[in-house]
Amino acid sequence: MKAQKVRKCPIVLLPLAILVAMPAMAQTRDYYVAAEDGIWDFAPSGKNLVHCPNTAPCDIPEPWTDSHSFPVTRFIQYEADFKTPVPQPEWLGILGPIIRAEVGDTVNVHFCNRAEGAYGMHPHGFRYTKDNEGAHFFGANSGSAPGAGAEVMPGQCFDYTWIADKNSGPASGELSSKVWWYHSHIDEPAETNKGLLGPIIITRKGISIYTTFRKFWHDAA
Ligand SMILES: [Cu+2]
Repeated sequence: MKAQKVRKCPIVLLPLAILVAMPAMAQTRDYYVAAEDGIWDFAPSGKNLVHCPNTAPCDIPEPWTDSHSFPVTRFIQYEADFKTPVPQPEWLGILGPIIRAEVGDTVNVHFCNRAEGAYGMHPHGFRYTKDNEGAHFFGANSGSAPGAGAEVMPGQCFDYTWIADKNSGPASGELSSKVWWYHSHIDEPAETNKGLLGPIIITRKGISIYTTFRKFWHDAA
C-alpha cells in the first residue's frame, strides 16, 4: 500500500511563516491618560469578599457596613481625542490602564491633569530623561532639580517619553513579560492610596507578534 503523505496546507502556513520570519520591529506606542477625581465604591456587591472569618462572602464590618464609597483620584485612559474613554476590564479595579511595550519600543504617554491636585506619572522599568521621570525627586547623586514632568498642575498636560530597553524586559530564564508599576510621585504614599497607580507590562522582543497571532487565533475560534 502506498504510504500517504501528509500535506501541509499552504494557505494556513504562509501567513504564519511570514509572521515568524518578520523581524521584531520597534514600535512607538501612544497612550492618552488623564488624572481625574471621582468616587469609588470599594465594595460594590455590598458584601465582604476578601477578609471573612470563615467563608466568603460575609457581612462588611462596622464602620464600613453602609459606608464603602470614598473620594479617589484615578488614571483614566482615553482615545487620542481625550473625550472617549478606553474601556478596561473590570478586574483591573481601581488601577489605571495597562501600559504595554515590547523591548525596543518607545512609549509616549500624553498625560492631562483634570484633577484638583498637582500630579504626575512616574514609571518603573522604563528608561527616561530627568524631564520624563515624572517624579518630584532631586537627583540622588547629582542633586539636580525635579524634571519638567515631575509635577503637572491642574488643567495642564505633559507628554512623557519612556524607552523599553533590554533591562526593562524579562531576564533570560524568566517568563515572557515583566510587570512594573507607574504612579504619581509627588507625595507617593498619599497618591497611590488615592488610586493613582497602574501596571506596565513589558514583553521580550519579538513576543508581541506571538501574542497578536494568538489573539487572532483565539478570536477566530
Ligand atoms: Cu515607585
